[in-house]
Amino acid sequence: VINLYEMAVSGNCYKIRLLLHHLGVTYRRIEVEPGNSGTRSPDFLAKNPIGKVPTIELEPGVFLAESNAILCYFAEGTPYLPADRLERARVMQWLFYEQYSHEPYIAVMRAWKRYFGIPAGREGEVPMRMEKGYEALATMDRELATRPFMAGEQYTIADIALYAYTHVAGEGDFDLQPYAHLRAWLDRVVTQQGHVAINA
Ligand SMILES: N[C@@H](CCC(=O)N[C@@H](CS)C(=O)NCC(=O)O)C(=O)O
Repeated sequence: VINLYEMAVSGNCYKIRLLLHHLGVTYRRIEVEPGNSGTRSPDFLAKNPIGKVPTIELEPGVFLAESNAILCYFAEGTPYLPADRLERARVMQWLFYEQYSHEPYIAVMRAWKRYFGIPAGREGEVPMRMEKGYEALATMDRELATRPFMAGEQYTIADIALYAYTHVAGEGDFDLQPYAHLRAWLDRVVTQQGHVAINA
């Protein structure tokens, strides 16, 4: 059985569950606490040297980390990751965008505002993170005005990666109302075969 080490509220972990549900792959969920008794314990660091979830155990003793790398692994050979060189690179384009220009703002604001509070001394980062988060949403909205899915005509792991935190951006006090193309895309993602909710 495949073991998914995760945190239930994490969008990065939800990405993996969403793809595995689309693919009909069965797996076991193992909740890991943040901090020294969980992600930073020697036992967990042996599974993932940077001490973060999601981390997946593909077969006994074989671990893989980084949400978007795990998506690539499972999507290989399926329509969720096209074989064509350029189409595939376009999916990668949006996976890297998600990790560098979207998640650090939208996911972090959601975590701070909804779940953990703003860490002491970091209040000053909030306006910059909100501004950059809105910039990411505006980029997506402009792109989605031209095509149904992030990387082209088909639903791929680029959509899965970006849906994870975009659909809960409201929990970080982001207002999605101005972004009609983005909201239509959120609705299209939900209708994909095998879709599952973050809190399912
Ligand atoms: N780039 C990583 C980010 C993973 C990440 O930030 N995981 C968070 C939860 S969303 C975590 O494990 N936090 C607990 C910790 O750092 O101890 C990915 O995409 O998988």
